[in-house]
Amino acid sequence: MYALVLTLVFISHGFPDFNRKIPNSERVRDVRSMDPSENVRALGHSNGFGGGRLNDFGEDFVKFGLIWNEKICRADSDGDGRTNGEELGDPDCTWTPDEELTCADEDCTYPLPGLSHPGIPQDEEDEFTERRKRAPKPSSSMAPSPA
Ligand SMILES: [Ca+2]
Repeated sequence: MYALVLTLVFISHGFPDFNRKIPNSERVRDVRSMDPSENVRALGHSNGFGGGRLNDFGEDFVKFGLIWNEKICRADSDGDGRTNGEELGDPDCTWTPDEELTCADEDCTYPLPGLSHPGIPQDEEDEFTERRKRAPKPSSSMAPSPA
């Protein structure tokens, strides 16, 4: 019953405490955002801001017990050939939820190079990145002129 309640909370809100149970969860770049410094807030959800439908990683996280363990670490939830552990900087599956983060708190809020989203296949991540690069930049003529 307790697991069911937790699952429902996770599905409906993207419970922020789950971020502390997944390595580097707050340092994965949100490839769907037009802002290159934006990071994902809810790795387990199709909507990176949380809430709503779970993505494949979120479904696996629930299936494997709502905690980072060998099973969720070794799984390749998005099927792109990299394990969830490899995508989140724990390739040997040694990270534990009690482990202290190795970065200063302010550094943890920025995306880290080398990490990727375990719920979005790499080819889709690359496609989002290319779309962002091709998007028109804000026009400088729209900027206010100096007084
Ligand atoms: Ca993967």
